[in-house]
Amino acid sequence: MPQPPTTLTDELGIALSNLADAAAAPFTPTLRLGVTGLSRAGKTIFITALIHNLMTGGRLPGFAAMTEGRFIGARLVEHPEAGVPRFAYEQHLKALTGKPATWPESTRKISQIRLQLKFQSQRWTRGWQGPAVLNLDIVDYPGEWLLDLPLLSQSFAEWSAQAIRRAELPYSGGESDTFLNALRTMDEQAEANEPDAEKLAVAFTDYLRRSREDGALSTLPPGRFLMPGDLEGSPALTFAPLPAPVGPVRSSSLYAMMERRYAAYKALVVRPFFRDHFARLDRQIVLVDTLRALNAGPAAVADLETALTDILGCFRQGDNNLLTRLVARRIDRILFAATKADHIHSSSHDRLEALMNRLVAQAARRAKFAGATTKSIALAAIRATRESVVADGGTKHEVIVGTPQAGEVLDGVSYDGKTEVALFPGDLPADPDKLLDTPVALNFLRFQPPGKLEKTAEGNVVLPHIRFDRAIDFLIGDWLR
Ligand SMILES: Nc1nc2c(ncn2[C@@H]2O[C@H](COP(=O)(O)OP(=O)(O)OP(=O)(O)O)[C@@H](O)[C@H]2O)c(=O)[nH]1
Ligand SMILES: [Mg+2]
Repeated sequence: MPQPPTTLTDELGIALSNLADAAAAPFTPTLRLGVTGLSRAGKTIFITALIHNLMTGGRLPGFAAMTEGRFIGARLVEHPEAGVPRFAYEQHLKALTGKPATWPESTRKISQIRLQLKFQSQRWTRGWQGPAVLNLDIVDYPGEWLLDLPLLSQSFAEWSAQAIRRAELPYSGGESDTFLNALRTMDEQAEANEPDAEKLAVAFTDYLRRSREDGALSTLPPGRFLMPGDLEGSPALTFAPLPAPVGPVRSSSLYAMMERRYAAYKALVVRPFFRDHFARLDRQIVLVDTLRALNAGPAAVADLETALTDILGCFRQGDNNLLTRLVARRIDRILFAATKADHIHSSSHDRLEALMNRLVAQAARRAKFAGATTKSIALAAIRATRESVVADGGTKHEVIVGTPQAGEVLDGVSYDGKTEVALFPGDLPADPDKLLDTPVALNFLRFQPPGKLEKTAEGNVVLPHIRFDRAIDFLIGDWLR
């Protein structure tokens, strides 16, 4: 039975910071929405589009508060927590709507932003029914950090055994050879020394990097090994899994040193993230580049399923700590979104959604147990393609039309970033189980952001999307009643 990932002091910290949230905004309720996903999944685009759509009253037919006329408007307000980087909304929107439009740059750290939403309340509060205000805090953090959370309840020996087993899996395709060789030549009971620790850590980090780059979607913990930031070169990031020694562990041994560093990593990296950010979320969207995994083949899809199950495992399971029940927040809705759905034709969107559902099925059952509602959706926060039909002799093909990014190559053709093409992306099979073990042939190109954007009567650009309105409705709709 896994231990709850916090100690009582942490619970106290969480409880107090939640009380502080309440004290800072005595009358304005705050909904904290976490937006996560592995690197390049589409977090920045999702948040930029979300803010823009809410601030400009975008076209969101599936967002009931808007279609029913209850949504009044949104504006950006300063976040009271001055120590957390602000999500660079203006900069990202400028890139997306510039001439030429470009995708915003990759972001590597946590950031947050506060939107204040005004809506017509249907509820009677203190004898008052009318315009109400909600703070929507949006927190953007790397999914790699989430994969670290299970470490909180794992000892060094448990984590090591799991990590080594994984490195030995046949499909790791040789990526782990250097690391496994380094392990073999190492005596974990030898006297601790820095060169050996470094040698192992470098080999292990290299294995993590290679397994991420081979197209597989999941990333193995510890997440900061590949995104070290300020901790680069510190002892907390210079360790590797080691097989448990036979017999008692000497405190001066290499094993004991690695064990201490693993504990330091948890104390310096994992726990603060859990306590200061993750444990304070009310809602969560997990963005997944499912199409990229499909394109990389069944092993990548299987890896993705494991990563998603691990991620969901982090959401609190039936808590019985009194303090937590009284003041800590609890994530009550989790949305799994297959992003970039504009890469396939709309006839396959339901199938992509079904696949997403299938991938999180096991994990979702667990979350339900913990009282959270989950949903899967296929979406494009910003749609870079449109649809068309191309006749080829007697047969008609449903195609997508867009401008591939400069340098994209498909079937030996290289694109210049200026020429529009009609692409037959391929269909997804109707049975999601098939996608788990049979390769699908997708034609996959990365597209430029949409070029010519329509404007509203007020002069605001309209960002085209796919099913984005449904995602917004699920994530915040019930708070706007
Ligand atoms: N066509 C299309 N491409 C998208 C969409 N969302 C994201 N992308 C593509 O995916 C890339 C990564 O998107 P980001 O939003 O920057 O991803 P991220 O998760 O913030 O990535 P990191 O900051 O690197 O972790 C973009 O540069 C686009 O090329 C979408 O809705 N449609
Ligand atoms: Mg980003």
